[in-house]
Parts: sequence; structure tokens; C-alpha cells
Amino acid sequence: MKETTLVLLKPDAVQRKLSGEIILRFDQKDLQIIGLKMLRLSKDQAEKHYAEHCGKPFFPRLVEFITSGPLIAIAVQGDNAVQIVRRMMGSTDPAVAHPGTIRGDYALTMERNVIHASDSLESAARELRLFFLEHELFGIDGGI
Ligand code: FUP
Repeated sequence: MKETTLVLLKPDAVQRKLSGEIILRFDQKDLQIIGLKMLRLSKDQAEKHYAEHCGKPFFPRLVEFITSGPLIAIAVQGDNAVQIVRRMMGSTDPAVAHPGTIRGDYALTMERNVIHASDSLESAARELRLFFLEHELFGIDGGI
């Protein structure tokens, strides 16, 4: 089934100039980029995006990190895009992420793990709305 998922190239990825290499992986996989923008999140936007982690010990540092500089938000579309992009991304902790995955290849620590991708269709729908207006998405058949 055609799905659209939200990818964030986090501030460490932008600062380390990894965005090109990561975007190339989605292109090579034949996924479709249907929206892309650079922005810096406000504290409020970051807290909304990571609402499920509110109250956890790592939450303040997570919000501080994700708001620390510009990030690149990408809407990625394709068959089973949610699961496929999660698999390309690798485990949350780069210490156990397999080589060949994005986190496995480019990240060293959980607090600077380079990339976010939605973990379900429901999260994808919610997160895409936080980052993109309808007219900013260019789906293959016009929709997401
Ligand atoms: P993921 O879906 O792989 O990005 O992982 P989570 O949604 O569980 O976590 C979101 C972000 O919180 C991770 F990218 C890194 C950070 N995090 C920590 O810093 N410490 C933890 O113990 C868990 C997550």
C-alpha cells in the first residue's frame, strides 16, 4: 500500500553535512520525495513532535538537541514507506544499529542519532501535519 512517512534529518546531520548522502539513499531505494524543507523547530513544536516522550528523563535534552539548529524535514512516499524507512534508519541506539543502516553508518550515540522517521501510519499522519501544509506536498497522484 502506498504510504507517506515523515523523515527528519536532525541538526547533527545538517551540521555534519550528511543530508546529501541520506537523501541519496531514499532516491536509490526508489522512494519518492514529495516534500522537503529546512527549518528550526521552536521549543513548542519540538514538544509537540515528541509528545509521547514528555516526562521521560531524556526529554529535556532531546528537546534541547532537536531545537539546537536547523533540520531538514522530508515527506517520503512509496509502498510500505513507513516500515521500509524505519528499517533503512536502524535502531534508536546507534551502538546496536546494524552497519548498512543510516544510524549504523553515520551515528555514534543515542543523543545524536542523525535521523527521525515516523514509527506507524498514525504517527506519520500526525507528524506530517506538524511539518507540512497540504499544498507543500507533491504526491504521485496529488495526495499523501
Ligand atoms: P526512534 O523512533 O528510533 O527515534 O526512537 P524513540 O521514539 O524511542 O526516541 C526518540 C528519540 O529520543 C531518539 F531518537 C533518541 C532519544 N532517546 C534518548 O535520548 N534516550 C532514550 O533512552 C530513548 C530515546
